[in-house]
Amino acid sequence: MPTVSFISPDDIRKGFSKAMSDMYRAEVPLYGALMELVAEINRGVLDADPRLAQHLQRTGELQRLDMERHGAIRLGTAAELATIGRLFAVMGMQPVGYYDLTPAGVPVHSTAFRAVHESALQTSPFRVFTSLLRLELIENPDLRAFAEAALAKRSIFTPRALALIEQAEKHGGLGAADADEFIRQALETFRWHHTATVTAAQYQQLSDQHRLIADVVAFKGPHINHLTPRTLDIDQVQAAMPGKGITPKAVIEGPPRRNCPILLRQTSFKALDESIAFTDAQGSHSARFGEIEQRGVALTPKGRALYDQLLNAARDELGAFPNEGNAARYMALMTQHFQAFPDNHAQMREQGLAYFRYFATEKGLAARGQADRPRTLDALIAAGHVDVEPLVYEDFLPVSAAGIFQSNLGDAAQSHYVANANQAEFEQALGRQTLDELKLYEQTQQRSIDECTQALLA
Ligand code: OOG
Ligand code: NI
Repeated sequence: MPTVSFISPDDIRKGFSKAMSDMYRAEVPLYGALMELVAEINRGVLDADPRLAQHLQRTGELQRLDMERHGAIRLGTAAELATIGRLFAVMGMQPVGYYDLTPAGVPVHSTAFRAVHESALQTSPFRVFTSLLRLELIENPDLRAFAEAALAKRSIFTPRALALIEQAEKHGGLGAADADEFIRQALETFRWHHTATVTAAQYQQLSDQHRLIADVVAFKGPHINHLTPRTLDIDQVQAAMPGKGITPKAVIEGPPRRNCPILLRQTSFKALDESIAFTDAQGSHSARFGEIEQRGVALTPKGRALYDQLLNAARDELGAFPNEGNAARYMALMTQHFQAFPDNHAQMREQGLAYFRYFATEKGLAARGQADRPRTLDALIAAGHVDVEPLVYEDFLPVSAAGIFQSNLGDAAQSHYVANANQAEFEQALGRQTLDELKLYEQTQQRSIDECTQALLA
């Protein structure tokens, strides 16, 4: 097959992200309501702040905003993780980062599948937070064996999806008709099932061990459990949610509100109770929820260390998991501790706390070839020949993810695991290493500097 007829993986991802969103909206009407609310508030923010609109236009975030979303799934076995990695690779998604959720009492470890190059992210920034259950954390040996057997019996991919993955790997891509079929077949893995594969009593036993274990083991496949649109003002959406019949969790995860957003702020609404046919009786299960997020600048290792330090200090002082009862105090503590994090881009840049992208300006281009033109990056910026824009954070935060998991599992689901992070085991299951997100930001930043040099100084 001639390579020229292949559809680009980025376009397959774009098509898949749209198909997933349509499926989820049809199945979970509240997701549709949330999307409308987010779109309305984003429009308001852009109308009120034309400068922000200009900045987002320059970085390309404005153009991708309406299609921007992430989802999450939870897998049961190493083989499932390895195959999902191959499935996502067909759409140009790589595993980025390693997240250990056991310190928060959630028996999984995770990665985020996403595009890595800024131009690919521009076509479609779709991401999937993907967790692997750690069955070794089930203490009861009989229950563990039961869970293993149940997972060994299931096949979460359609035969046609598997065949198309192999075809894409063998030929280096998919043609138009195959890409369309791949999207339809791949979607089946993420679909909700109203029937469980276990009896009501077995479900209860799994759930008593941990609700997340029941969510993975008792079903035919790893249903997508949320899809998260990106908002430009999460506080406004949070405040407007109750008016739309949506009840958000008590606190927004991540950094407090700032003039210059950093990393990621997230909030979610509780999982829906959905009726399920167990093999012997009718019952219910809750897994699917809604979430929104606001993204800010990616932090360097130094910036991230400062973020972690301030977050930990605020949480230590609170002395408990943030919840409804202590939400006001938590937010006050966060605001107070985060005073120590500079809230303007110039300072963050000078102190090496965040990543940026550099763009040659009209003025810079006009001065090309002039003998006295500035030559260093700082001088080019000072002279207005180069503009600086924050590089958006594309990843997740483990403490925030734990908060999102917890709010949807209910507080009763908090357990304490002695297990540690085990990235090596995760990567062995995946069949490859996860990428270091910090290197990716560093590379994007460097490419933008190289482009400026090319454009202005060559
Ligand atoms: C994933 C929770 C984490 C996020 O945005 O941090 C997450 C899950 O519940 O499976 O989605
Ligand atoms: Ni999420």
